[in-house]
Amino acid sequence: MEKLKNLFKEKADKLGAEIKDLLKEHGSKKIGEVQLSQAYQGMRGITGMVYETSLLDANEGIRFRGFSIPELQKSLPKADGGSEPLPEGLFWLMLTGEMPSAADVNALSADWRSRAKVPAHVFKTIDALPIETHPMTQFVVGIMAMQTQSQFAKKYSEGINKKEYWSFIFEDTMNLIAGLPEVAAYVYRRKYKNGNFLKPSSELDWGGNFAHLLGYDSEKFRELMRLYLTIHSDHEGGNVSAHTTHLVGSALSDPYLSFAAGLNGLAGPLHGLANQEVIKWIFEMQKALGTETPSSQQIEQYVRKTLSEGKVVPGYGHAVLRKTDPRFTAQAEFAKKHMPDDPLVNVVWRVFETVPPILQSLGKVKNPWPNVDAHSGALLVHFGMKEYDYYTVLFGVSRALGVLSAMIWSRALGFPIERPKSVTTANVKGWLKGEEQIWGD
Ligand code: CMX
Repeated sequence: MEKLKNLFKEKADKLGAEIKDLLKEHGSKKIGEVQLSQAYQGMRGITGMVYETSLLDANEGIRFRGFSIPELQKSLPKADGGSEPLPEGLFWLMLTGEMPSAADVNALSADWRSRAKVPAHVFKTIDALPIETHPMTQFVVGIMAMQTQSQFAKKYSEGINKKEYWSFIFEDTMNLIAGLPEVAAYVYRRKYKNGNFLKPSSELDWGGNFAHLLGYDSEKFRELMRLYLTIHSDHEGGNVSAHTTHLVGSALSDPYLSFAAGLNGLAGPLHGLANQEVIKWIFEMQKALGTETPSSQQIEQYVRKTLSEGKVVPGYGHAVLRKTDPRFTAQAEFAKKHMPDDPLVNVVWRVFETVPPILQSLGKVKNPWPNVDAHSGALLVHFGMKEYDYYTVLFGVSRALGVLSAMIWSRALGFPIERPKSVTTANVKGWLKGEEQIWGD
């Protein structure tokens, strides 16, 4: 992939020089003021990092290098006869800021196919775990086992110039992304399909091959995977998985170590694990109500019960978004096109009509609208993938595209180790009483 690598280098040199000038002239300007409540409450609203690949607007949702999801669906190259974007194209766009041609994307698909050589010890390492181990744990352990392949770690220990870091981060990223479908599918087939593994296709694109390796070979499921892997890839830099990858990478940990750390954050129920929690919650609701097609009134009762038990309604709310997530809308559009009468999809839509006013009425939920995780499970169940414990692995495969392309940028721009300052409540109390503050002006 010399073309992609050279194009990236050209862009990185140009932006690096611009940033140098920008900091010389404006480096001391403030882009935000930290309030005490922000320090205590999850750093909301603090702008404190640069992350080049995507940007989140609270009302409009995510844009990847300036492109909204519908714009990506229109402009990114598709598989033959398909209408959803190929995630390889989004990787190219996030890395270079340029929309790739169909030939670029085909070449990238072929490059990833040729790099997808997962060493045997990775599968043996996963096999050492009890079968009941959560799929995300198995997946992360597999990625950690892949770390033996890190070119960056090898070159660093041999001694390299810091100007070369990005080049080996690029190679690791390409190899890691190439191998992810096989490792992720291995976890699925090991846990749910009696270890009946499938061979990779020598022709399919990255998303299509992943669908194939999982054992779902219909063209519609491949299209779903292409859309799924595109829309879950990135959500600017501050979310737990992106920020963790960024933070760990800033210590010059290689892409395998950094991405595995990010995935451990994705495995939390307030972040990526919410996609399994949504469908689990719906199945439990159907069981408790004794019907597969609950009415709005029944759903309302069940939502109130969930809240009264001190639980969150999974798939609703967001730390930054304040409107319905366009990733939810993209999946709803897919469902309207391919499966408008699916009963579970219709339950998801009824939940969407019912939940926001209830959350709004609590007076404390800042965003009562659905996020990406509210819809994805129902689409998968439609195709027979009912093993919801696995869903976050799919999210994780996609997330690699965004957080690792951002990591290449971080090393190319020479970002230093991340190290924000913390305080203790004793410091804060002393400061409030007029004692000397221990942080800078
Ligand atoms: N159900 C019930 N209560 C909710 C809620 C929900 N879906 N969303 C927020 N709240 C509550 C919070 O728990 C908090 O309550 P307390 O003050 O009692 O602690 C209050 O409303 C204020 O929270 P907020 O400022 O609106 O939301 P946060 O930024 O703190 O948290 C998020 C954001 C996503 C963790 C939260 O909305 C949530 O828990 N949602 C459900 C889980 C989920 O869907 N996560 C996936 C997010 C997308 C992703 O990362 O994949």
